[in-house]
Amino acid sequence: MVGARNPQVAIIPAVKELQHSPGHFTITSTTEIMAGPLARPVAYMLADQLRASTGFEIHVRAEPVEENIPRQCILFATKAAPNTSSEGYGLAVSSDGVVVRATDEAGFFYGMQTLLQLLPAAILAKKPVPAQDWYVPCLHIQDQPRFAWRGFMLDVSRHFFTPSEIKQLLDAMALHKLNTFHWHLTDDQGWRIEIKKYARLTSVGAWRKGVGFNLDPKSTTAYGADGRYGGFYTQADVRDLVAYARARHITIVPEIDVPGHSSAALAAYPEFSCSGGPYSTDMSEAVVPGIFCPGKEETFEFLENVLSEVMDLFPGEFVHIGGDEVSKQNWRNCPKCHTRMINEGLSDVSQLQRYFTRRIEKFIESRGKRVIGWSEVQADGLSKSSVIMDWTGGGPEAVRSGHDVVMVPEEYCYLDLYQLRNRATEPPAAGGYLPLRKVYRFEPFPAGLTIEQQRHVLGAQANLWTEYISSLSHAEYMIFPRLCALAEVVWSPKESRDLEDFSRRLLTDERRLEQLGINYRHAIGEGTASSP
Ligand code: TNX
Repeated sequence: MVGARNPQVAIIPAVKELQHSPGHFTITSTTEIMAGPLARPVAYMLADQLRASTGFEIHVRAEPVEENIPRQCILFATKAAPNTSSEGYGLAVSSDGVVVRATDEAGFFYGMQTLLQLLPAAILAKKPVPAQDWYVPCLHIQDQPRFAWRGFMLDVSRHFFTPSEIKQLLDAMALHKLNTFHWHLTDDQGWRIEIKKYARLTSVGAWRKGVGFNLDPKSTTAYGADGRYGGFYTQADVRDLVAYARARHITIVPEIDVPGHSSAALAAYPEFSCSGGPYSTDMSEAVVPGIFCPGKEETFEFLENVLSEVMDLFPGEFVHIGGDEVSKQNWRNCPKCHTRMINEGLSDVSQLQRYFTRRIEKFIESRGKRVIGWSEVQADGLSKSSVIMDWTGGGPEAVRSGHDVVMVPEEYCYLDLYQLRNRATEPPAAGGYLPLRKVYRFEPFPAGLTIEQQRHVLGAQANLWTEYISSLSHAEYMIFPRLCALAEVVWSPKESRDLEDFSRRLLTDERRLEQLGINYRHAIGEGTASSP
């Protein structure tokens, strides 16, 4: 027999309430899953996973579900404890069977994730594992998330990740109950999403000659089939990934970063810049970062056409419009920008960015979507329904002026920072130091907010910028286990945080990551004084 009979429970993120009882339930070749209509998609997903790793048949009986548990059954019942949110669930394991209770599909999905984490990590294997017993310890769990926005951002511009690489990351997010994938699709170094109306965005904007950032071109995997550096997602790829994420209760928030960080778009269409270009994605050459020209009407027509295609592809509520780090030098020297400023009564280039952002916001809102932007757009007087993603510290102020916020402070949430003090042993990363235990300590509510104001904090996310990333496995080394810590920050009750216990659970979670084929930095002694 492989695996302990009563393995210690090691769920990440930690559940809200847990009571142990003696005994266990065992999944065998005769175990069945029973599910009513609402839980059926989750029941089929669970059956697929159990079949793959146990090799058992595992039937799903799609029947109206009663409370009495027949023997040897995993039962999904549409009934929950009072005050359970749509993502909440109850899980009861007795020696007779397992009952997952929820009122919504999302709750069933998270109940399933917890059940999988109660089993030996090999339950996540893609092929049957011989000589393994599939025990679930008897217990009662009542669980629901602390925050609604539990996110991860991936920059696919500086390093291109293939659709199957993205799927692997989505799987790991789902396992840790994260529900928002912020897809940073455009930046100076590459435009990554096919736009039918403007083919050059990807035929030109998705490729660069050098790799840049002092990376050895031989070290990086982001080469297209023809040997050029870069790549992009076709609209079919995007639809497939949106559906893949949706099945895992993950919403994808696309980011089209404007008006700055736009060299790739302007390399393809320099006519929408102030000077007319040239621009380049090849950041190993000295080029001025690209910025769209708000003096030209054609710029808005172009961006509205692009955003229309983007909004058609992503069914979620939010569109991220970037807005970070806009150097406005070009605007100062541009006659069209000057004319715009005079006509609109704008006194300086900051007001011109305000004009730009609000015009884009109005367009997105006219399509029934909500805008989210980086800290910098806070100065742009957006409508109250728009959300500020705070990376530089203006969160409390944004909340006080009536906005919802998502907290991503650089010092706690930036996975491109070094995770060890000794940089010599680490692959190149952005400056700064963010060890696992610091992510774990992160508190998403900024200090000084009233309870009423705290409602405006939708949640938090970790961001991976990829200037120094050469491959999926390198990205994963930066992401895990720090994203596991963030998952606990945004899901679990604040009072239950315990670094030592988290470090213990992480040892089991590492086995799960291995089953998914995911690389990670082994967290040695994180809960102790000798941690790195
Ligand atoms: C700032 S955070 C950026 C990114 C960089 C990152 C490097 C933000 C909104 N913009 O463009 O990749 O710093 O850490």
